[in-house]
Amino acid sequence: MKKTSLLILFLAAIQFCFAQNPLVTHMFTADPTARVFDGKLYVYPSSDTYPPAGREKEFPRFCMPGYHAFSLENGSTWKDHGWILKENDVPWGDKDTYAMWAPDCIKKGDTYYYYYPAKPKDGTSFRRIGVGTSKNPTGPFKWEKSYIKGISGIDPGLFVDDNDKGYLYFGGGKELFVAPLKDNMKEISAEPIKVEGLPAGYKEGSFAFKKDGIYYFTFAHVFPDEGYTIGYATAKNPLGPFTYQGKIMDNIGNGTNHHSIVKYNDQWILFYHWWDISGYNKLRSMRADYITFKKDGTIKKVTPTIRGIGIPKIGDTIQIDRYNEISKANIAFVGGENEPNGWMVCDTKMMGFVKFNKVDFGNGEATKIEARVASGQRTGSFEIRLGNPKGKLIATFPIEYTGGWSSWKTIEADITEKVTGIKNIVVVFKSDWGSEKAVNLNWLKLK
Ligand code: FUB
Repeated sequence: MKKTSLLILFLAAIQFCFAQNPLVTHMFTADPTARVFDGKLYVYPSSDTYPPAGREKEFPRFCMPGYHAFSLENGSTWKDHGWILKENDVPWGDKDTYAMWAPDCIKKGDTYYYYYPAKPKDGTSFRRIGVGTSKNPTGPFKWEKSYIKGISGIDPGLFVDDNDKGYLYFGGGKELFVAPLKDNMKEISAEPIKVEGLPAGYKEGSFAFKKDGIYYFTFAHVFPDEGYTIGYATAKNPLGPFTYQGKIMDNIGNGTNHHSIVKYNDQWILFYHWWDISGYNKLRSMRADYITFKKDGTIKKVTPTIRGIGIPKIGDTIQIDRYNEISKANIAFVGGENEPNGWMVCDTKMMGFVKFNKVDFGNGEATKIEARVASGQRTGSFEIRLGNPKGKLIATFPIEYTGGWSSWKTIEADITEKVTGIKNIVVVFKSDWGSEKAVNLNWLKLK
């Protein structure tokens, strides 16, 4: 685990974060279930934390204290709504067990139902699944006094069909299960059955959705020689039988691969997790990338990016270090008091560039662009171009000495062309050929 990065992470305790990957940096978040409620995108992750002092040996695996919820407030900013449920507030839960694994939240009618696993104090199972209700997507939730009877296991994945019938998928092991729910969404209406048609091997992280009349069932799937992948299967009925279709994501070395898939603003998005910040697979960070369906309904494999999703607009901070493409430059985490939070583009060599896709220039109102920079040298410039490193030049920043490579300053340049709509931007670094690096760049902002 990189201690410096972790220290920086906690110094960087902020409420609002950017939609590039990882989605939030002020806490560890895993197992993200994304949902769109009334046109707004929410994410319901679990959270990872350090074991309490003196109890480190008890938590060789996950140490998970409870749940926050997040919403996307504009194209690029996540809002943290704080604690939804803490482990010691589970009415039927064992205390101080840090066993709050992957949750889910779903809406039926005008009610939001939040499902979570916890360790029951009656000792009847490794995990039971509880539920709470609210009229608000981020709570407060009224928690049921007891867990859902007739099921035990991890990873609740909810699905409500067009006819309002609810289904609860769950489990972790060689088999996964599904149970239809009563109208109240708090009780099962029939015995759980095995999800038929899945390949052999360990599976968990059930997530179901419907697209063009096809029921998709997605799951984290372990291949003995590869490790965790994300697989999917399809069916004509939410109870199956399903037909395995292949992988959505290969193993990316992320330990587990809990995920969810949602359609937001006409684009399908895969949410998953990795350990970008901690370097340790029990301290995870949620991420998101676009996912594409082929004409026949099958899914193209997703390659994780650090650009992620979200379209910054005029006035939003463009985290240029969450790039789509980079050449002759690096990125590094930077933070601490009086420092920018997050990452920076650094080691910017002559003619190095960084490309950031999808920035919304609106109707062309932006006349200026700001940049947060640090430089220990005083020659050269960096240019903002459209599309590619030789594309149309729209702004030029002369490089100034700011006091050193970690002395940050916000500078401004004119936008010299009227630019409208959504464009890909490229920052091209120009220093003396003799100069080791041109400038450190934290973010850009259209004004
Ligand atoms: O986060 C704890 C457990 O690890 C989840 O419940 C699983 O899906 C896996 O991600």
